[in-house]
Amino acid sequence: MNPNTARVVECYGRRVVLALTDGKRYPAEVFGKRLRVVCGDEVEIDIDQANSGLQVIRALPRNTHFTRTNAQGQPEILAANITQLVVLMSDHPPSDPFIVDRYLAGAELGGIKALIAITKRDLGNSPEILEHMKKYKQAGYNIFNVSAHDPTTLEPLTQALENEVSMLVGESGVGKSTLTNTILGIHVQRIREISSATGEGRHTTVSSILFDLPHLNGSLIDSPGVRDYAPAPVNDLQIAFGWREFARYSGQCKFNNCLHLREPGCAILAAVTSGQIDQRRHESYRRLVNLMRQLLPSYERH
Ligand SMILES: Nc1nc2c(ncn2[C@@H]2O[C@H](COP(=O)(O)OP(=O)(O)OP(=O)(O)O)[C@@H](O)[C@H]2O)c(=O)[nH]1
Ligand SMILES: [Mg+2]
Ligand SMILES: [Zn+2]
Repeated sequence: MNPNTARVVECYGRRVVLALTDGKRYPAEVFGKRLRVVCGDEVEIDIDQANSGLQVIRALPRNTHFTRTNAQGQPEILAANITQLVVLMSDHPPSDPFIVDRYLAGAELGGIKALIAITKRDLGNSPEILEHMKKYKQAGYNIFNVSAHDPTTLEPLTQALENEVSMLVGESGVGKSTLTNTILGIHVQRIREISSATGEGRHTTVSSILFDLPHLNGSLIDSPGVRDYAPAPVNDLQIAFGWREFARYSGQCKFNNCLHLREPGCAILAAVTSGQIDQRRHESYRRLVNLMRQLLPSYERH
């Protein structure tokens, strides 16, 4: 980074927090109406003469961008320049594996590595989550079983964060902020405060925040919890790239534009029948194909 560049570490529309080359963090404004930045962006900055504050004047090209489909059905970039997505899954309360699959697909489609962390290990692992772990391993993912309350469980995951810009994602309450705090080793953020309704701690994260992990030469982004997630719309034939375990059958279907739904001679469907590919993972793929068809007009689908 040259002295006039900085990294966006928090973003609230036109207002952002920047990490400068000296590592210090300052608030800044985004200049002009057309410039849009997100957490993780590298930007050029200037001094705003009017109020001597910092101004973001330009965004540098992104290495990666991680997207979603927003409530209006439009693509939206959630974070820039991340190298790794850490998808959290929990038993307490049980996470929806179909959302986990769509997160994994979002990473694959964005050229971002992905791994899975099963949280709250201290509360025990149910037979259901052990089964999910087995299936995700079979699909080719690294899985970490962690407890934020027991740092000794965190060593393998921490190693996987080395030299990476990682983003923690997952449903609200899965434990992203608690895990971030334990990994950072300091109480930087408030975790959920006590909720009178349930008696449980409750403090929902409202915006992504990028933290430095200097001892690991990496960064970690804690993100707001979601009720649902889908990657930005892509055409029919691209969706299969979101399912890592399909790759080893590529080129083996009878039709080269096979969508692996009910076509004759489909190598993926054969692998589902023989148990090489998990039936639920394939059902998850089918659901995303249907969702993307609703989002994209027909002329953009193929
Ligand atoms: N027993 C146990 N509880 C945990 C663990 N990690 C998180 N929790 C609890 O789970 C609840 C939710 O944790 P958070 O870290 O706020 O979850 P989050 O994913 O950041 O939630 P959002 O910000 O809403 O997306 C809190 O009551 C935490 O104390 C863990 O490893 N073990
Ligand atoms: Mg949180
Ligand atoms: Zn096929």
